[in-house]
Amino acid sequence: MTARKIIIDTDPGQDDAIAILLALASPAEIEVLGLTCVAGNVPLALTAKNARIVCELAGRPEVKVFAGADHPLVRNLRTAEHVHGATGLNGPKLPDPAMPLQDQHAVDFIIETLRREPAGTVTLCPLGPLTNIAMAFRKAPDIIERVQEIVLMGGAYFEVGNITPAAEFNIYVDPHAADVVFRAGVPLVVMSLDVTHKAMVTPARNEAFRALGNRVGVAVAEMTDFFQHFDLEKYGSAGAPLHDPCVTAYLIRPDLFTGRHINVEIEITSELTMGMTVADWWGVSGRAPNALFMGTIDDEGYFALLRERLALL
Ligand SMILES: [Ca+2]
Repeated sequence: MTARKIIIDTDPGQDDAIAILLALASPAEIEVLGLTCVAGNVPLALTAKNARIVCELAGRPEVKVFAGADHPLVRNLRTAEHVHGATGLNGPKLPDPAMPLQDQHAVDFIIETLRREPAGTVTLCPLGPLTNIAMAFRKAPDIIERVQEIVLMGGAYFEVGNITPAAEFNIYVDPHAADVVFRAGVPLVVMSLDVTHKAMVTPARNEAFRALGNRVGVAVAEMTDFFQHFDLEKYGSAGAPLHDPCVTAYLIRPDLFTGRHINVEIEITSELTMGMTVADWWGVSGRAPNALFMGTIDDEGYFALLRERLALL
């Protein structure tokens, strides 16, 4: 099996950080061509800095990190410092990065990479608002059919919303970009809140990260300690959902997840339900399926995979 080539589009974010660490710890399955950063959890300057902090934590300063869109296509930027802290990566004390940010714009890197690599061999892994991906598809529509697959964290159906009663954060922040991506015709795998709310970091699971015996394990535990303060109020004693690593875990162990191939469209008109992922779970619309919308996870297997791989860093 050859490693799958991916671009991780990200707004770190503690859970983004863990998703990136899992990918970098899994070179047999995943080749990270680059990290493209977007404004989301925190503004772009911080996500572009945090992505490099995470690469250095993984001992991988040669990974290429690009800055992309600093605001959504249409709406004003909405950030989430209330969850992730002022830096977006609150929790562990990690040094400022020494590795450089690439000069090229993230959108141009995405376009250039998809044109350079053989068609159907590059997977996009968005972990934040879909602004960079939509901009690339609009600027260079020829790349759309060259994408192997998009595996993203975003949306919800049964779990409805986490930033408004109707919408999940990543889709809500840039619903117009999400609309472009969901209509593009690229095979989509959607890790929704329906899955990630079943991927809970319990206190015991977090202590297992801390006990891995390396710097990464302690840093991951401290990241989770931080965002649990917010999530424990919201979700109670079950712990905090570990959203974004579901994307990179799927690339390694797709068998951990199940879902349905259904039609998913994005609400971009109603202010009340803006950014809702209208998922035709019961097949009532007659609209053609465009996404594998995930609904379940083997959470024990997921955390076992995370422990196994993070211990390697
Ligand atoms: Ca994220």
